Amino acid sequence: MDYKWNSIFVVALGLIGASLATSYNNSLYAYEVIYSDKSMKTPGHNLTSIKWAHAVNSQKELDDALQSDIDMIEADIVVGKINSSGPDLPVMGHPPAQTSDISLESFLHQILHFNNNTNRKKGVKLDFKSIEVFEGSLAMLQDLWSSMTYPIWLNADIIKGPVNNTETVPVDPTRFFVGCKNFPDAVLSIGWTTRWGSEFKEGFYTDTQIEEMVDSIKKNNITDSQLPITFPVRAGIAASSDIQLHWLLRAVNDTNKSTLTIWSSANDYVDIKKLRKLIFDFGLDRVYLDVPEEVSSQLNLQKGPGNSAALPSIFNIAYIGLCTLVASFALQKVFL
Ligand SMILES: *[C@@H]1O[C@H](CO)[C@@H](O)[C@H](O)[C@H]1NC(C)=O
Ligand SMILES: *[C@@H]1O[C@H](CO)[C@@H](O)[C@H](O)[C@H]1NC(C)=O
Ligand SMILES: *[C@@H]1O[C@H](CO)[C@@H](O)[C@H](O)[C@H]1NC(C)=O
Ligand SMILES: *[C@@H]1O[C@H](CO)[C@@H](O)[C@H](O)[C@H]1NC(C)=O
Ligand SMILES: *[C@@H]1O[C@H](CO)[C@@H](O)[C@H](O)[C@H]1NC(C)=O
Ligand SMILES: *[C@@H]1O[C@H](CO)[C@@H](O)[C@H](O)[C@H]1NC(C)=O
Ligand SMILES: CC(=O)N[C@H]1CO[C@H](CO)[C@@H](O)[C@@H]1O
Repeated sequence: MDYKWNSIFVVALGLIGASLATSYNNSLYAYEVIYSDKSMKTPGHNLTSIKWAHAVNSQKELDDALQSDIDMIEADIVVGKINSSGPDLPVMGHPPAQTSDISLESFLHQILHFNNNTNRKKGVKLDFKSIEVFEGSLAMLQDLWSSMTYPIWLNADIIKGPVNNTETVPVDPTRFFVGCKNFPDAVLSIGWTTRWGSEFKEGFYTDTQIEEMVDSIKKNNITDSQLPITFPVRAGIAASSDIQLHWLLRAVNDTNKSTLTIWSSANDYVDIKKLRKLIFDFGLDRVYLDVPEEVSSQLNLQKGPGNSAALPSIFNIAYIGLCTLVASFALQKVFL
C-alpha cells in the first residue's frame, strides 16, 4: 500500500474508534436516577450538587451541620460510652473512639426534631463500624423508621479493600444484609475497608475486591430485594479504578439503578484530573460527592466534561494511530 493511503487508513480507523468509544460511554451510563422514599431528592441539578457534612460524630458537629446549608449528614457509629461512663451503647464516633458526647439515639432524635420544623429536610448516612453496633441499633431504628420521612442510608464496609488493607475487620456482609432487609426503603451503602492517606499515591479497587462485592450481593439475594445500592468509594483510590468500577455497576445492573458515592478524608492524596474524568465518565447523575471543599473546588464540575472526559479517549486513539503510523513508516523503510 502507498504510504499516503496507509496514513489516511490509520487516521480513519482512529476516528471510528474514537466515536465508538464516546457513544459507548454515553449510552451505558447516562441513566436517570431513581429515588425511593429514603434516597435523596436532588436540590440542585445533579447528584454532585448535594452537599455533605462528613464525620458528624459529636454534639458540636451536629449543631453546626444542622445550622448549615448541607443536605446530607454523614456520621460513624461505634459501641461506646457517653462521656466515658455508664453502659455500652451505640454512640457517634470513629474507631478507635470508644466514648462520645452523643448517642445514636440522641443524634437521630435531634435530626428528627429539626426536620419536623423545616421544609428543607436533611438526610442521614449512618456508617456502622461493626456488625455488633449495627445489630444493637436495629430495634431503635425500627421504632423511629416510619417517623423519619427523609433519606436514611445504611452504610457498612463489608469487604476487605485497598490498599492491602488487613488491619480493619469488615462488617459481616450476610448479617448486615439480613438487618437491612427490615427497611425496604433504605438506601444500601456498601463498601470496602480502605488504607489510604496523604502518603499513598498508588492503589485501586482490584478485580478480586470487586468480585467479592458482587458475589456477596448475589449470594444474599440483594438483587431481588429492590433496595437501591450506592457504593462508597474513596476518592484517591477510585480515581485509578475507572475500569473496575464500570464493571461493578454493570454487574449489578439487573438489580436496580446503582450509584457511586465518592468520599474522601481530610488530607487524602487525590489525583484531581483522574477523579474528574471518572465522575464525568459515570455522569453527574450517577455520582454523589462527599469530599472536602479543597477537593470539590478543584474539580470544576460546573465547567462540564469539556476536554476531560470525551477528548482524552480521542487523543488516546489518535496517539495509537500516530504510533501505528510511525511503525508502518519504519516497516516500509525496512521492506521497501
Ligand atoms: C451539577 O451540579 C453542580 C453543583 O451544583 C453544578 O456546578 C453543575 O453546573 C451541575 N451540572 C449540570 C450539568 O447540571
Ligand atoms: C457529656 O459531656 C459534655 C461536655 O463535654 C456535656 O455537655 C454533656 O452534658 C455530657 N453528657 C452527659 C450525658 O453527661
Ligand atoms: C413535630 O411537629 C408537630 C407539630 O408541630 C408536633 O406535634 C410533634 O410533636 C413534632 N414531632 C417531633 C418528633 O418533634
Ligand atoms: C501491597 O501488596 C503488594 C503485594 O504483596 C505489594 O507489592 C505492594 O507494595 C503493597 N502495597 C502497599 C501500598 O503496601
Ligand atoms: C436466595 O434465594 C435462593 C432461591 O430463591 C434461596 O435458595 C436462598 O436460600 C436465598 N438466600 C438467602 C441468603 O436469602
Ligand atoms: C441495564 O439495565 C437496563 C434495564 O434493565 C437495560 O436497558 C440496559 O441495557 C442494561 N445495561 C447494561 C450495560 O447491561
Ligand atoms: C429492574 C428493577 O428491579 N427495578 C426496580 C428498582 O426499584 C424500584 C423500586 O425502588 C422498582 O419499582 C423497580 O422494579
